Amino acid sequence: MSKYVFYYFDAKALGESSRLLMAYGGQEFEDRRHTDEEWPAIKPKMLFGTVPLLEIDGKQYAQSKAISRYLGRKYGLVGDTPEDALEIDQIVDFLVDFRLKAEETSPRLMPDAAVRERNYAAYSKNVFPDYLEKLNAIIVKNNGHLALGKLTWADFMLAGSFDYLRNLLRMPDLSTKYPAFQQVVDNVYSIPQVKSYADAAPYTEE
Ligand SMILES: N[C@@H](CCC(=O)N[C@@H](CS)C(=O)NCC(=O)O)C(=O)O
Repeated sequence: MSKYVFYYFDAKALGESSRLLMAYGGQEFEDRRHTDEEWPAIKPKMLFGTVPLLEIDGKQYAQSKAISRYLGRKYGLVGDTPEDALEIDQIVDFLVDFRLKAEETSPRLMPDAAVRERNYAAYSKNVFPDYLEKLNAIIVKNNGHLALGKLTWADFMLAGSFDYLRNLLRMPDLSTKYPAFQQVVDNVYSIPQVKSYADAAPYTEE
């Protein structure tokens, strides 16, 4: 079996979807979680200077979406046709657009508090509700999934980043307001091998 090493911070955020997918596929991997303090020494060794990064038999592959899509393809979670794959890709890109917008209100990524709070005030009125409603409608239409009415790697993208998204949105009640989102998360985390991984994984807030 090939040797997989996965590099990310000790967080779920952009990395967890790939960890969950490897657990789903029964792929053993070394889960390298570094601290903020360790990062400056690690960054120059990463292909694009960022994580997540997956190393397969010593070869580095970067970009969270590309890694998760690769794992999805490997484990039969990309549908059957190019149009199926397109339906999955479009919703994943939509999710990423949402996350990038929400990150403009993040203390970590938007250190200027005035800009951050101005963004949050505006987006929580004019931007976030639209993303949430559209995503909610899509999940309801797909019976608790993001695409194709069944489990795909898109579900892992939402499940893995759900805690991060909820924190970015400052919506501790996200699951109550939008139970459909929680349904996607539960559908992924209730898969036995995913549950085993998650039960044993270090706890992180997001
Ligand atoms: N588009 C990239 C973004 C990667 C990214 O920005 N990762 C952050 C952590 S979530 C990072 O490496 N930050 C440290 C840095 O850029 O020095 C992906 O999806 O993998």
